[in-house]
Amino acid sequence: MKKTRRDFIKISALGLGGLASTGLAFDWASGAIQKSSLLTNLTNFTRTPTYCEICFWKCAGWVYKNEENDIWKIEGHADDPHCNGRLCPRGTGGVGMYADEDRLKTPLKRVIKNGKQTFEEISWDEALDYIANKMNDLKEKYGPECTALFTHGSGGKFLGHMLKAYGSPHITAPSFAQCRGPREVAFYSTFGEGVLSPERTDIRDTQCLVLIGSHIGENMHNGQVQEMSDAIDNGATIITVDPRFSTAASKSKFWLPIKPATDLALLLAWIHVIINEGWYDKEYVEKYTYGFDLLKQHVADYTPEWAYGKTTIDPETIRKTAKEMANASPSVIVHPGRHVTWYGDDTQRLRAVAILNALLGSWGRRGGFYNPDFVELPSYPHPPYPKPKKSWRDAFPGQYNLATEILSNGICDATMPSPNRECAFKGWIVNGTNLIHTIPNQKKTLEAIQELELLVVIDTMPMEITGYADIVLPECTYLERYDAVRNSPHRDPYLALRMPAVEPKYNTKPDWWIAREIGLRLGLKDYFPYENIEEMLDWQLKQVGTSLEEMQKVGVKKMKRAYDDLYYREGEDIEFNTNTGKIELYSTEMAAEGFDPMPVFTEHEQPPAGFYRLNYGRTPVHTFSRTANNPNLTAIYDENDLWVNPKVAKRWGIEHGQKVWLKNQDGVVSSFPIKVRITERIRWDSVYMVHGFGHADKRLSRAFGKGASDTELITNVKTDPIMGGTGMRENFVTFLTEQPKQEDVPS
Ligand SMILES: Nc1nc2c(c(=O)[nH]1)N[C@H]1C(S)=C(S)[C@@H](COP(=O)(O)OP(=O)(O)OC[C@H]3O[C@@H](n4cnc5c(=O)[nH]c(N)nc54)[C@H](O)[C@@H]3O)O[C@H]1N2
Ligand SMILES: Nc1nc2c(c(=O)[nH]1)N[C@H]1C(S)=C(S)[C@@H](COP(=O)(O)OP(=O)(O)OC[C@H]3O[C@@H](n4cnc5c(=O)[nH]c(N)nc54)[C@H](O)[C@@H]3O)O[C@H]1N2
Ligand code: SF4
Ligand SMILES: [Mo]
Repeated sequence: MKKTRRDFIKISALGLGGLASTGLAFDWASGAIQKSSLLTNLTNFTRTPTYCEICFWKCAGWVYKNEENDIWKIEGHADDPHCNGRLCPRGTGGVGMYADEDRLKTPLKRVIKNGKQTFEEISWDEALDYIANKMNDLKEKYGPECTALFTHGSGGKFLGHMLKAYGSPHITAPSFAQCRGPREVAFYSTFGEGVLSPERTDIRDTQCLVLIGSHIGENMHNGQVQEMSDAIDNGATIITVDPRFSTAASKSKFWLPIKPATDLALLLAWIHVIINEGWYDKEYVEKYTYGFDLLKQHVADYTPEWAYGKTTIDPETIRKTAKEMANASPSVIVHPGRHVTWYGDDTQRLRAVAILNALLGSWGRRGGFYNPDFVELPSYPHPPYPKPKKSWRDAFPGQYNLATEILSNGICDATMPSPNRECAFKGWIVNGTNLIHTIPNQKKTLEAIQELELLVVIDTMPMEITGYADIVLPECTYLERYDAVRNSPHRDPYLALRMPAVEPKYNTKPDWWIAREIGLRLGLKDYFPYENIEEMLDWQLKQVGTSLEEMQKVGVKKMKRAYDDLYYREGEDIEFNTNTGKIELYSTEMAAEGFDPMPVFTEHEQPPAGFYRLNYGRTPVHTFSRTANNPNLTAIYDENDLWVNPKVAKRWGIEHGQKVWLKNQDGVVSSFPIKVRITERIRWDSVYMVHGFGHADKRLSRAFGKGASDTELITNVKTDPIMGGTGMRENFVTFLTEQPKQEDVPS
């Protein structure tokens, strides 16, 4: 391997902090999502509104302080439909993010001391001047478009505004190409609209919920978990398709333990049955859809008997579950999932999900998918952004035209120099996304990083990505700052305010301030005409009939829907935002791009002998890697384990609790061992672990070396040809029961 210019800087932990005990319990059925106490009625506590940043469900809440003016507790906001007054265990544990003594404390700069690269503490002025000078330099040499922003989280809005004012449109988030991109593209192609976040699923009123991989209950998206719990209480049928016996499977009437990577076969067979038995919503299909006859022909051979051979789900179960859906129609949801970048044909799998919903008439219907509304917040007046002259798309001529957002992995690829391109990316600003654990094929990400002339990382914690930065900027936590007003879509439009509950600890600053200070240094004062964020937020809120003062008091405000159109009215004429104005069972957009206009089943690789498919997911008490060092949450769960089927364990002579290293199909060995959990809940052809563990940065005193990282073992990436998403579930691992010798481990 070539000598790296940009060494990963390791700094040993400054000292171990004590573990705070939280007493949080998790039991989904009985409401682990913490109920609000009666605190609301007490007057001797000061409380300030916030919305949670521990995941992107963004539940609104109140932050309570004690007599010492320190944060004591966070509770859900009773008026907020994202949480209905209850936070999930992670949200309650958000205090730990503020309290974590391993936090980044002051700006850092990469310097060379005694011939070794290390970080030096610098002032904010020095850091911001350095960044602005370098950005000016990059602009002059390559054009502003060659600097990109990777961002995940609320503060990205301000940094994005700064970058666009500077002249680059290249803003990307892992929530597209590593998460829900295929779903959005598939639903746009079918219905002319996306599924959005929070999902527009009317779970509360559904009679049948079909989960295909969505592991709600472990995937702890709050309102969704609560609504599913209510739906079960109201007698809804839950059908879970998952090769693993998930929490959701344990709450289901039907669990279909599908052979991994064959879901499209099951979906096509369901479509076949529903059409052939005449179980579809005839009036709806007739009035609103395009291509029904073509679809009928297309699925003629996709019989349940055919699907049995692919999926291992018996034909009778396929028919029975199809009938359950039809009986509930239109109050049925075939859930579109969220993290759907699995096997590279993900947009087509999600097209099949969309088509199934269309046949069942659930789109726009109560108990199916509702039509959300949101408050459009005008931007504080500023001059128009300069027009970019180059695009990331230049790196992919003719490809990914249906991608509705910029691909994070695409920016990595376009950072590698190529004689065919006018510009490769030279500068990255990375905010709130730990790219090393987030984008699969780490080697490629690290190679791209070596090509950069500027890497700025803005984070709250010394996560792996900070180790590669030229400049590290410490952001204060969400509990210590203002952010953009939350205006997510829901059944009714709502606003939610986040304001600082306390002053920022250490020498940390909020993103809005960082973006503005860089902007001012770049000569972009006209784009930041306000003195502080309060002025900007107050202006914005006044445009929509409220004010900062009111929002500080109420925290959450319900606004009026523009139209009474949560669901379609009986027989209503609707023009869909597709080429034909109809719901496209046959996608004219896909056909025009040269893709299958209706989903076609494709076979996927199976594990070679002695290897097992690497499956991964969530635990209710952590979010990706962002909580891996949180003192409150590590007190409950501090390392992931590896689910192994008893048959497999026996074959390998592996014991419950034993630690093993994993080696993947490309010879990559996990940096750390992982504890085996022997369980019937996983199929014999797969193993399973929770994503977000196996951290290699010693500055994370609680997370370092705990469990294994799924990401480092995901080297085989199946790129979705339609929208460029990174399919991550075609990786296979085998067990090493002894620590591999160093020379055996590829670097
Ligand atoms: N192998 C594998 N890869 C995956 C997934 C998987 O399951 N397995 N899941 C995919 C999915 S669905 C998604 S959405 C993405 C998620 O990808 P990311 O959002 O990148 O996930 P995290 O690993 O949590 O990294 C978040 C980073 O933000 C920092 N951070 C937290 N709060 C703040 C803040 O307030 N301000 C700033 N500036 N920084 C903050 C954290 O310290 C951490 O470094 O990952 C994707 N990648
Ligand atoms: N607690 C917690 N909740 C979270 C998050 C978190 O980090 N922590 N992250 C949030 C985010 S950003 C996202 S995107 C979501 C992700 O959560 P989801 O969208 O619900 O789920 P996935 O990550 O796609 O899938 C995980 C499930 O898919 C199953 N699976 C694996 N292979 C297959 C297969 O071939 N077919 C089928 N049918 N199933 C398969 C796994 O066994 C597992 O149960 O979770 C959200 N909620
Ligand atoms: S679901 Fe939990 S972690 Fe996510 S925003 Fe809500 S309370 Fe926070
Ligand atoms: Mo995600």
